[in-house]
Amino acid sequence: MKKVLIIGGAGFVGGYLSEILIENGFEVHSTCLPYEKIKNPECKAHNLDILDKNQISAVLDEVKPDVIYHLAAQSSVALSWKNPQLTVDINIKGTLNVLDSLRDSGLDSRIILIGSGEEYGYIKHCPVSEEETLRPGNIYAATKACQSMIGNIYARAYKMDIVMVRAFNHIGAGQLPQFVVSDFCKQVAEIEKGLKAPEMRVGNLDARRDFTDVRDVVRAYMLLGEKGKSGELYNVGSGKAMVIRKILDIIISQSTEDIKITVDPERLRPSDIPVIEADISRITADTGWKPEIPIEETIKNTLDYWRR
Ligand code: A2R
Repeated sequence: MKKVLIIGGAGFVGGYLSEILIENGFEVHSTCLPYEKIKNPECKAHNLDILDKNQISAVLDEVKPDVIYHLAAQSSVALSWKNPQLTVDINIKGTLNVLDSLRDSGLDSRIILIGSGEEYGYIKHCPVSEEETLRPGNIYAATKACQSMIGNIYARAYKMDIVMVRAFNHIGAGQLPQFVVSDFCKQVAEIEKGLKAPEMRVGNLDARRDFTDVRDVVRAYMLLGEKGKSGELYNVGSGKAMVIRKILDIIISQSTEDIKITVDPERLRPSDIPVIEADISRITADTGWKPEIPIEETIKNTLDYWRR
């Protein structure tokens, strides 16, 4: 049985990733910070802060994984504007700690570094391929761009088995409300319960983003662990940008409430990129992966999650 280690497994993606890996017969170990909890009882939990290299070495030594998924991150764009230092520490220094510990361990584990479609920033060609020049538009994106550059350097210089991912927006039940779709669904559920006036507070509705159901995303990660080419970088997205206004329409259409829309300046970012859309031909060619779950279904699951 293949052993997998998920670093940062208590977050939004970690739960879905552990579930699909267990279903597919992997022995799954997952790390979390001391104040977090790994919910899946079939997952072996380990406490780990990636800012402490010794802790990483100890977990690697104990688990000796075949594949490592590095999900641990400060993953919010909004928080990265407010706390750039913390974002740099976790996303750059933390990733270096993980890579150096793996290198020191002498293990030949494959490591999948999870980056972001935000790395491309002000893109010139849509859909954006992995070869596009990076023009990150926010601090989070800059740290993830740095992570993929370091991953590329380590793969080549030290012959490490590193696969890099640029994941575009992923959505689903359990996502924190700092993220747009989860935020809108939470507001609708609150309105339905009478906890809030029938007014949706929104940010920039004209931005176009590439949204994929988180269950499709983790299936891509599983396939990359098996079939991704070593040293390669892959976009993971739907391949189709959708304007946020359309997403809001779908969410509101799944409710019977009469909802007014108000722009909230607090929700506008200091700098917002107009269109982000992925070219997913590389991952499809190498693994056969394509997203399968329609956005209406993902929205229904997310709304139902907040309604509960
Ligand atoms: O920030 P928290 O308390 O929610 O904990 C997050 C955790 N994390 C860390 N783990 C170990 N050492 C650290 N120093 C550290 N700082 C934060 O990583 C959280 O439990 C996990 C990341 O999960 P989420 O923030 O829910 O991200 P998500 O959506 O699961 O995305 C996974 C990956 C990230 O690298 C994103 O940047 C990328 O996919 O899109």
